[in-house]
Amino acid sequence: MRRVFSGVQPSGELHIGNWLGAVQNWVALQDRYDCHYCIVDLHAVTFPYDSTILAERTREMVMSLLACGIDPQRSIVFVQSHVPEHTELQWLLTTVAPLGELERMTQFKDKSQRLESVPAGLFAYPVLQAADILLYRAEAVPVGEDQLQHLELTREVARRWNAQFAGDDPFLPEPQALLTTAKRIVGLDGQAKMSKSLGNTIGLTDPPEDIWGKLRPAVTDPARVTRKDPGTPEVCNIFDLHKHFSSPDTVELVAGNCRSAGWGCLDCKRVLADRISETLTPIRERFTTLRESPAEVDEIIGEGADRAQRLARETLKEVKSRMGFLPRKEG
Ligand code: AQP
Repeated sequence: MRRVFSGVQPSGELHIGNWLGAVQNWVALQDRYDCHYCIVDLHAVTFPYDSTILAERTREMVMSLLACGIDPQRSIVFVQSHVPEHTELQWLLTTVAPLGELERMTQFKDKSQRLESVPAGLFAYPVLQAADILLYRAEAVPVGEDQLQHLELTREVARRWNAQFAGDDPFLPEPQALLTTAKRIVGLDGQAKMSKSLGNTIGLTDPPEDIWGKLRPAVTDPARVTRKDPGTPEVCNIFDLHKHFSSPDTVELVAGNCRSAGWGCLDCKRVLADRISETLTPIRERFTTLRESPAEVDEIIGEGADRAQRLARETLKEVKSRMGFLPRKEG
């Protein structure tokens, strides 16, 4: 089976953008690929964070993935910092990663603009991401559109490393992106990408009243100033969310009532809130059950680390051998 790797940061609650753009696809891929799903806590510490809640957020992120349908029997679910080979490979790959390309990364530019002092770790983030993927020699990476630039860097790093150390036998595969139709979900501000660190999200475990509380003030078509103004569904983020959560008949009904001003924005949002709540309720219920058994979840995390590390060690050993390092004598 071809191998898949993907990751999510424990930088907040899993939200519908993460789910539609990536995690739903992770679940579907389990039948066809050898899947590795990682909670990338080492990435999460490159941006200001609260160290008192990182561990709990990491565990909760695992619970969220399990609640979404990631099956630890079929996929390897693990925490990045439990497999130190990630950071060792990252260092080795910094020796071939092109500085100019790193300077062009838009995520680095966006996030560094929000900081007074920019940590070097934020700059090196894409090399760690390359190491995450290449450590498992993954051929496919299911991600949202925001990660395509990082994935292209991973491909470049693999090409450069292979050219220098692998001769005619390219050891590190150049991974392909697997996108969904929801490759960029816009946040409730109607502007930026839905993002944990921007607070413009609907969480996957939000109860119906919170979903409604967040949708009610969400930005819609700016041309609809009063209830009677006809709208243009194509420019409205709420309509976009309907396309992902509502049936085709409802989407048609929403579009018609928006254009004719038959419904106001609140009517349209009410229907969407119900559809989202209906979709997310089973996930929230599974999450609540898992929360009651943290020991079981920790066991899954422990097994995931053991399974991931076996493969990680093999790759790292081969990488170091091809780079000419003196092997450590065993025993
Ligand atoms: N808005 C989005 N639309 C579609 N896909 C998205 N993803 C994230 N936001 C959207 C995809 O979700 C996966 C996990 O993302 P991540 O948490 O590791 O990184 P991120 O892209 O940085 O997510 P956030 O929510 O924006 O987190 P913060 O604010 O902490 O940086 C990835 O595959 C991503 O493409």
